[in-house]
Amino acid sequence: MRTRTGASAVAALLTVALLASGPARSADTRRKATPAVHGPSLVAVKVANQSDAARLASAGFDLAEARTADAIKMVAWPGDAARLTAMGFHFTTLIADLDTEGRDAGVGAAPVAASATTGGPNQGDYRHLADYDRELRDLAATYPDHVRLFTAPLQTAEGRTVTGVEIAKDVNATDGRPVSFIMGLHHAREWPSGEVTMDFANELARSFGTDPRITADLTATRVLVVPVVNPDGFNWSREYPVELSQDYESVVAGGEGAYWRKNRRGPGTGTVPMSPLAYGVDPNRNYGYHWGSGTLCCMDYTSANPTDQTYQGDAAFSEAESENIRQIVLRHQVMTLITNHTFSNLVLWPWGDTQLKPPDIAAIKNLGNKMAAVNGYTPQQGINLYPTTGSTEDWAYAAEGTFGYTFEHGTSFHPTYTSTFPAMYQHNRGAFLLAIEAAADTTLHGVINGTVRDSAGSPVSATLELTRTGQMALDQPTGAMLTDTVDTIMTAAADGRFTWHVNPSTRPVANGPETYQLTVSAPGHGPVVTSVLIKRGQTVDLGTINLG
Ligand code: 0X9
Ligand code: ZN
Repeated sequence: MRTRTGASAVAALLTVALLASGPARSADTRRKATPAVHGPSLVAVKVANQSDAARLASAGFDLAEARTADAIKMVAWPGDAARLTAMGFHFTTLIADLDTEGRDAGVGAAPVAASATTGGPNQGDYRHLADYDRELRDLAATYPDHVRLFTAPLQTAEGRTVTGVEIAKDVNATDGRPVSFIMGLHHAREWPSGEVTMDFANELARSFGTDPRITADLTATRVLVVPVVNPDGFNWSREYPVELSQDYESVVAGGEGAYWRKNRRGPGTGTVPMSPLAYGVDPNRNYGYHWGSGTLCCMDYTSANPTDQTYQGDAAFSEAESENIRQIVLRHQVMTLITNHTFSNLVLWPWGDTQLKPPDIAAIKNLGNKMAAVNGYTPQQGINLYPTTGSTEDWAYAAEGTFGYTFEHGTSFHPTYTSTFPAMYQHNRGAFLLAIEAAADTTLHGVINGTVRDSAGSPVSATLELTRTGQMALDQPTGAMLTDTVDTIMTAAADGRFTWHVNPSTRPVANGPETYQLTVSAPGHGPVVTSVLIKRGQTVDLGTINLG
């Protein structure tokens, strides 16, 4: 029998602390459960109707996206099998030990050369956090003309910096090209979501100048890539020792070890008390649009309880992970966005909290369907899976009009790399390129044109700044609102001309028309301020702007 380490004593202490904090779910039921001898399993639970699904959700089980009319897949943590049976549910075990499943193959495998199959270095196993950081830096160093490293504004709770790259022809020019944004690893345990994102960055960077489609795409647009949105969570999940990972006897809240989901905000750092065993915020419930499980939505799929897997956090954008993405989006004209997750082979779009259709549903659905036709996934509106508030794509669309999509890849959180990942990347690269091409499609966004001159009629390479402030409702009975300011910058060319690809000035959730403020300035000139009202598919020609 394997001997337990000092972790037992710590765990016992932590369990006491958790019980003292009075979580909504029944911690003591779990304590009485048969001690676990292996890690979590993946099970499919038979459900007869919506009320069965609701019972599972409100019991706090770790439900996955994957569901049909008669079954829901979930991660069964120690004690969950007994709880399911006690509640009258029948289930089938699909993967008996998720830890072993995700860890066995590939570990120790020799890295193989850059491959046409994945587009990336194909290390033979999932990257570690340091691999992402090193590769992003290497890409920027290797391709300084078309890859630029950037860091997100806020450090994480554990003091990490979130790093990304911008990839475009002449990446250092501040021109007005449309922007596409791709990211991964909001959720710690969803390792392939970082892989597809990083490999796509590698493929774009390496193929620029040789592959005609990629060269055209990077000439027409700028692409932002953040492979690891939640580095604290990912690092915890990825580095969790297999031996410890298989010892879940004392874990009461689910989502531990390699199957950690949330960020790593520790107990005591927010206004909502968290216990040592039940902490972390779900970064994909912390965005501002309809944030919070208030009056409107979402039962336990978005939770106010810190012990839950879907804990929404103290306040909208209380977490560095979501606030970083918010600030990156608000500083760019992001036309299309893909946030990668695992699993269930889905392409999801707004809204996630209501059956109402977004105002741009025809175009959003059209792109979603086209991408799904390439990767073979099922396309649908987010709520049709389950209702959530505070998710990435809902906020980006509400705040900026960005066409945002969640891709749910694969059939498990982080299955064996070598037998699953190369095909996953291969199926998705074409879908990712479609998102970039949609960003370039001027029927889907606005274009502002003009020429800047001084009083003598000479062209001025002026700085242009476009801002717009809007408010959106939080899902709270108080009627509280969140304010977002889009604030983007470009530089006019040496001949004074500018072409700026922009999202509509009026947000999808605005009550009436909203205008951008355009401020044009140059050293010794201006500023000149103009209001611009612009719609999707419209071109507004401002003619000559005289800076005086
Ligand atoms: O629940 C989530 O955050 C995402 N699924 S995951 O299994 N990766 O955690 C999906 C969010 C998409 N939106 C809706 N389903 N409403
Ligand atoms: Zn996820």
